[in-house]
Formats: sequence, C-alpha cells, structure tokens
Amino acid sequence: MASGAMEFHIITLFPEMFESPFRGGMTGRAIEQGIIIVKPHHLRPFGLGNYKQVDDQPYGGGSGMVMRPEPIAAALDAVMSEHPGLWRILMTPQGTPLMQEKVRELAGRKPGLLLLAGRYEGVDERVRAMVDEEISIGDYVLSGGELPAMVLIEAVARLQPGVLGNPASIEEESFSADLLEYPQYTRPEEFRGVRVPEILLSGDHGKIRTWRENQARRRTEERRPDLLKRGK
Ligand code: 4FV
Repeated sequence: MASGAMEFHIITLFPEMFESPFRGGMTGRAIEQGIIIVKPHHLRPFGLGNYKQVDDQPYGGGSGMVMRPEPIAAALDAVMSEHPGLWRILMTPQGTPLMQEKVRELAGRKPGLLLLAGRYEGVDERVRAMVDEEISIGDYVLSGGELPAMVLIEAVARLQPGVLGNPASIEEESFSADLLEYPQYTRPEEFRGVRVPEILLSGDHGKIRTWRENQARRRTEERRPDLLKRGK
C-alpha cells in the first residue's frame, strides 16, 4: 500500500462508523485523490473463544467492563506486520490533550498512524506499553474512541500537501501562532444594521494585516489567555 499517501489505520469494534464521516468534503476528496488512506480494522475477529470475547470484568470489582489485552495485542501485531512503521496511538481521556502543534507533528509521521479506539470503561493497563503515545481530544468522556480517532484524522489529513485548496490558509488560521483567528467578514457589507469594519474595505493590506493581528491578540486575551501563556 506504500503509495506516498498518509495512511490512517484504526482498530475498532465499529469499523462501519468510518464509512460516512469521510464521504464528501475535503477529507473525502483527499481519499478519492489517494492523498490519504483511511482503513478501519475490526477487532472482533481477534476476540477470544467461540464468542470472540474482547472485554471482561475489572479485577478489584467496579462497574462496567474493561477491554482485554490479548485481542488488542493480536490486532496491533497483525496490522503492524502488514503496515510496518505506523505510529501507534491510543485515544483516551488520560492522553496528551490534542493541540494544533501535535497535529502538525503527526502530519509528518509517514507512512502514517495506527489509532486504537477503545470502548467500555477503557483498555487493560498493559495495553499502554503496546502504543507509542496516548492522545485525548478533550476533558469529557465519550462511549468510544471512534469519534476521537475521526477528529484526529480530519485535523491531520487537512495538513497533507494537496488537501487544502490554499495551503496559505494554514498559516493564518487559529492556533497557527497560538492565537485565535481574527474576525472574518464577507458580503453583504451591511447585515441587519451591522456594517463590515471600514478598514477591511480600505484595500490597504498593511493596515488590514495590523488590524487582524490586533484583533487576534485581543480575542485571545479575552477568550483564551491560557494560549498566550503557552507561547511563553
Ligand atoms: C476519549 C477522549 C474518550 C473513554 C472510555 C472511550 C472514551 C471509552 N478518547 N479523548 N475524551 N474515550 O472519551 O480520546 O472506552
């Protein structure tokens, strides 16, 4: 499969979830153009016994079920033997918070990423040694790692050369410099009594850039002062 494309492999109990989200849009077009490959791998066939068991009760008691390490290990080995060199990531609320800086780093990891999407209460602790890193998309609990995997795929895919119509927009967007993006306006010039700031109609690109930088900084100070500390 080594075609220079960025490969996204996912180990999941719900491979069908990856069909529709990537149909259409920039990521869908990138798949059609072969710039990226999204390949889900079903975990169930690696389950144990006649019932292909993949989960079990937690030692020490407690509610819910935990994913067993053996099926995950077998699935990881199978995919890595087919696709050597993939960077293995467990999607978990206990992982490193996903930031644009990390997205930029992952966008350079060729041939690509192998994402492990958990279910139930999570995975057996011994799975952590089988992956290269753990990533969280946010401090909230979902019922599965599939949506986090899709978020990461979308964020990394759009940084692949040829995906975004105008790569320059990557430089200007939010978090490109740890700042929120400046206010954007388009037609009409007046909407419900609110006019587009005159500066944007002036054609003076120097002044427009300065206005945008000031707006981005002010908005970041107001809404996300933590971002300003991060740059320091
Ligand atoms: C999650 C997150 C997340 C936790 C238990 C799946 C769920 C269930 N993953 N960022 N937030 N995962 O909530 O990455 O197995």
